[in-house]
Amino acid sequence: MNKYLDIAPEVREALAAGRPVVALESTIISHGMPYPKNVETALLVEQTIRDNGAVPATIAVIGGRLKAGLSREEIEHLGKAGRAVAKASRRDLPALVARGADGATTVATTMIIAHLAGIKIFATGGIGGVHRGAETTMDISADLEELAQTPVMVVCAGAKSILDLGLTLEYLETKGVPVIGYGTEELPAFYTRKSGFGVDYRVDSPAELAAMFAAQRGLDYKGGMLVTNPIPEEYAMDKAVIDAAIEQALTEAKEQGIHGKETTPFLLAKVVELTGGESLESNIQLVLNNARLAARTAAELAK
Ligand code: PSU
Ligand code: MN
Repeated sequence: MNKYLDIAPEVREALAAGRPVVALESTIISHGMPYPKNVETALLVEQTIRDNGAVPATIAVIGGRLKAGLSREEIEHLGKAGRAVAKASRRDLPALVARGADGATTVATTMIIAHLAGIKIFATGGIGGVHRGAETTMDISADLEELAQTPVMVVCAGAKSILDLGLTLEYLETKGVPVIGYGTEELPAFYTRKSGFGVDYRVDSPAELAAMFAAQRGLDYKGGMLVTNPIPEEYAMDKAVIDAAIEQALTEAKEQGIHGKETTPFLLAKVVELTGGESLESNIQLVLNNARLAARTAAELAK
């Protein structure tokens, strides 16, 4: 086992016995939602994973240790500290480990730590991608590069249209990352079920997802797989409302010169601010929906 890694006892026992485990990220807790909803949601997501037959492993860096499985107190700490906690992507882990610091893991680092721990499936809300205007800013999330090189299945609700979804799909195609639609031929756009872009393959059951992932592993590919699961119809937002909020958020980010790792958290917080509680509730529901699918798929993979 990696010398910087701590696996929680319950997670370690499940992995040793070949029982299903699902990884969860922590940037969504610290940077993705306001306190205390973020903590409530993180705990509810863990419970949902359990209710669907798997063991949750929420991932973060605490005091320089890579953690697979957090205590309630650690989740509370990350949620309360919010954006004061470092948002940790791939390039940040060496500094956090060397300095004994805390970090909230993005999709990229959650994949890295899940893989070190031997966890194959990870559920979240949305992934990072190619930002609009990336042809000049070169702002492309390290999440995409991680999907290209780390063998973990990521279950999400697509990506928000704060990103350039077309370029994000092109990038994933170049990197050989299969993009699966769960029960859909169309890439979901997080708050809405449709984006206007097609996925590579439609899959309709956890067993079929598990079979595709097993085939990818059997082929000795080094990369991961992206499963996009549309938000349940009853929680989907009005496209015009969410598009207007996203345009407004992008304008303000530009005016304020927001760049680098601040961009995504800034846009996410702005959209929540502009759309009030409605987008937050949608966000929570889609994460729960992804947790259910990931847990059932982990159970199939464990068979
Ligand atoms: N997109 C969302 N919600 C999120 C994030 C992205 O809809 O919480 C977070 C995830 O942790 C993701 C990270 O991995 O932001 C991407 O940041 P960046 O674009 O700086 O790579
Ligand atoms: Mn970026």
